Amino acid sequence: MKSWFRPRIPLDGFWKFRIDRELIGDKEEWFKGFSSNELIYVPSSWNEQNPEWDQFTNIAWYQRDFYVDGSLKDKRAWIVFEGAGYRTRVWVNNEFVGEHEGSFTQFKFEVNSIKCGSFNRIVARIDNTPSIFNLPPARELNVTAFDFFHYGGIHRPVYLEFTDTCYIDDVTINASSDGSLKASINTVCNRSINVRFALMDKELSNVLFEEMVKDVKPGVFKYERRFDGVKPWSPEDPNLYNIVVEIYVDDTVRDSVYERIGFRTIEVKEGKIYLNGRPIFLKGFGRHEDFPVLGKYMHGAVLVRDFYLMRKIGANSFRTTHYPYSNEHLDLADEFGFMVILEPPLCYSGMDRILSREEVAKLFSSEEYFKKAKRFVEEMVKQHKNRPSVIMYSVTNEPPSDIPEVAEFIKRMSSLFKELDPSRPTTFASHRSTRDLALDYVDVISLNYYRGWYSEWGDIERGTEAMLKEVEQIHQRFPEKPIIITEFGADAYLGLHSDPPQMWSEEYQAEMIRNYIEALIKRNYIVGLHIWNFADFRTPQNPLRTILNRKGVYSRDRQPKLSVLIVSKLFKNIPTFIK
Ligand code: GCB
Repeated sequence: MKSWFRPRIPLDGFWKFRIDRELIGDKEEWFKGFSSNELIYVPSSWNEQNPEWDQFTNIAWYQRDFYVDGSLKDKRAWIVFEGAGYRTRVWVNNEFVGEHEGSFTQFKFEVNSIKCGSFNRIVARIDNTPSIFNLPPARELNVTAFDFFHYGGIHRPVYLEFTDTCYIDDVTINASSDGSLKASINTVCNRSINVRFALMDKELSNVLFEEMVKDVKPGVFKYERRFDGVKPWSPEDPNLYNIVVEIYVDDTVRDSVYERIGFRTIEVKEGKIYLNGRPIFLKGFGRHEDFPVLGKYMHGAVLVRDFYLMRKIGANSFRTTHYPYSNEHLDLADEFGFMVILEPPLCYSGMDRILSREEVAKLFSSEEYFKKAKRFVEEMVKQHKNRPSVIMYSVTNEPPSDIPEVAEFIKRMSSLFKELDPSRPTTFASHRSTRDLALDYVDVISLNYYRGWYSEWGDIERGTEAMLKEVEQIHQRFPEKPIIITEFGADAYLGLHSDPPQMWSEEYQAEMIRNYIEALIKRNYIVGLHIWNFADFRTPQNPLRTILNRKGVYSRDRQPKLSVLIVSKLFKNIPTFIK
């Protein structure tokens, strides 16, 4: 939910910072305020802001003083973190306001200790200690179940937001390509309210429709209506509108929020994914939120460049590998017309490195673990459910789903997604190929393949053939399900060349991507190809990585490799809407 109405105090900028190496912060009550000569910039991960903090994975403290105007004294105050982690505890003026687990979803706490007309102090304690029970799991900084660097800190914007005592808590919008719209609005107030519901254009400058519904009881309020003449959202023409919801008490507006929406319908049937009644092909990338110095923060300018680059190369989609991306990131997807597969931080690529099969089975069958994953998924869906760009959910990435307990977990998770949001199909990215036991539990089959890299290395043709054989077998087993190859690619060191193409050279990467695309595009059950990765990104240290995972078609600072030229040509020949 966005709002121009609610007063806001942005807290981005320089904060006082202290690494708690000796774990004395709690005992010395740093939450009341601590002394330190170090500072840090928010938003951004802490690691690359000072080489001494680079490998630090435990507890660090942030502190900031800010002024709150006296005019806000009758309001409710909320502290909003768009993303911080892994575990965040917050105090305002010595009072504990809340704790949150997970780095990639927005969270907010009500603050009762705000002093208006005065200075206030916020202290945040961030604990980034790796754990098997984290999502995603890790044993230590360099022994993780995921192949991206375990950054810590406040890496997305933070602000204080003020609402009236009567306020809108949540808005859910479902808008279809035929113009029908269903809304569910959750309000909090101690008396009945009037709700103004308006459809506005993208720029919020013209009211296209409005209605005042009188005498509404606070709580959940459902609203339905069909709008004739609205233009549907699609990658070719990403038409956006705004739904404005306002609540009034005695003719006085008490809250006003808006959601950017698009009218569009997504369905999976007859082996295809349909957008607005037409079958689509997803061409694009797996990405990461990762940039030098900033760590997990993606500055708006970097994002804008990325979207122009993705558009230029002919992509129309990406998966939020391997966690939900920031609001700004997905705002641009809505705006640029990119179709997004939204994935929670249930990433298990390196699970074999950190747990035995027995330990995995035990973890995945634990009710407590399911409940935690459920919490993560609920937060993600709540935050991004109204986005037209989000066309599908990926339940998890590379789970060890040849283990029955893991397959059962995926089954339950996929049903959870359907309960929370019946409007979108589910998938998950499998790397267990023909041995996977969970492919039946999702609407679309997604497969990750690195034949020709991690196996059949040095031999692209043999690798491609081996991959095709397995994909074909999976298709025979599930002929009615569309298949996306959600990952394929090879590392290439920018500037390393080789004739004949050898591993790590730009030529090898380009050749491997070309071979895969040319072979797969001929099969009409393949409805998507996502190259791994859009850009190089930082990883844990291990013998397979040279600080970065270099499977980007762009380098980490967005310089093109040879693949960009090759992929542009191939992607441009694949239409978004297919037969
Ligand atoms: C995968 C993972 C991805 C890795 C990639 C790789 O299958 O899903 O997170 O980065 O392989 O490069 O190994």
